Amino acid sequence: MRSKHLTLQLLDCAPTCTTLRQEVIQGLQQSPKTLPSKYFYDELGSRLFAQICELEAYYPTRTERRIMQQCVGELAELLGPGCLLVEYGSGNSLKTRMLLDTLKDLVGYIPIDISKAYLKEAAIALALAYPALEVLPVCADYTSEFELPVPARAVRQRIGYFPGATIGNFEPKAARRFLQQIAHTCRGGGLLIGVDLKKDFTVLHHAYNDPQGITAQFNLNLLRRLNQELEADFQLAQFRHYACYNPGEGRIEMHLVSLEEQVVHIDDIEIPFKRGESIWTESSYKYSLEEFARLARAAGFSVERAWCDEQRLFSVQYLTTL
Ligand code: AVJ
Repeated sequence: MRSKHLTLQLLDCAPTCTTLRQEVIQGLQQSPKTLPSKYFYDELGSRLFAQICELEAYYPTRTERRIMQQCVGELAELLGPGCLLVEYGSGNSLKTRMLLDTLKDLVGYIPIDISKAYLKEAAIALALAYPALEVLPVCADYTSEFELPVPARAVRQRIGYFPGATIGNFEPKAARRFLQQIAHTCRGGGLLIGVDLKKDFTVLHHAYNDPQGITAQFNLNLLRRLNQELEADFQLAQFRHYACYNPGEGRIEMHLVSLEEQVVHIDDIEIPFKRGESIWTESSYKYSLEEFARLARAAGFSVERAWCDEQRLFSVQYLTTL
């Protein structure tokens, strides 16, 4: 049997190892210590995250998928033909297939992701499944400045796609800046975004402290990655996953707590830890519909439509630029 050959042009704007090193050292020298959550997604981290998404305890993924099934037909009507779909942080692009199946006469699809191996794999799988679609992958930290590739056919409007409630990982000010950047890139078009909603915090605690401990592995994998790529000497058994909801700030905070007094080395820099001191690795902000509408407006969008599940756990929102 002849195998199918396919070449895909991948635009590579991936952050360098120097950037990783600088951001990591800077974060660990602050008080409280922090690490950027975007660095969770190396190859193993992306796979662990995909496993989280399948967990019973982790409601966002399946809830978003259900809402998408409900709204995608209506969305296709709202958007019309000739769109260029730009996905920020495409991961394995599973939810995207619903859009690719339903949107009318798409001009192209641009998946953007920081994880090159994962992006390649996903882009090839999509290009094979949708042979008529122009797939233009970009490997980048999507919060940085980069140019979008231009598809062969004329674009009627650019539609951003930012699913998975990843907007929640930004501090509110950074969230507004990032949405502003998308509003600029997609001016005259819109943005389809998944937003996790405020809810009973026992549900949140369960979702970020799953009984299988996959979230703990996902969190600790960040230290393994730093050992591997920066030759740091974190002892993984000396740190513990900790996640809690901060109701005043409206966010889940994920930490790695040092179980002992210890010193970690990166290059010739010593990073001392007290017993019980934590590295803050992620925030996941939860919004009410009103709060998010305010944020969207401040960034140059208006909420055209917001779809929710019956329990109001999650929302999928279609924003248009002002
Ligand atoms: C999908 C990236 C938004 O904040 O819920 C999952 C990441 N962290 N479990 C989230 C995550 C811990 C996730 N995002």
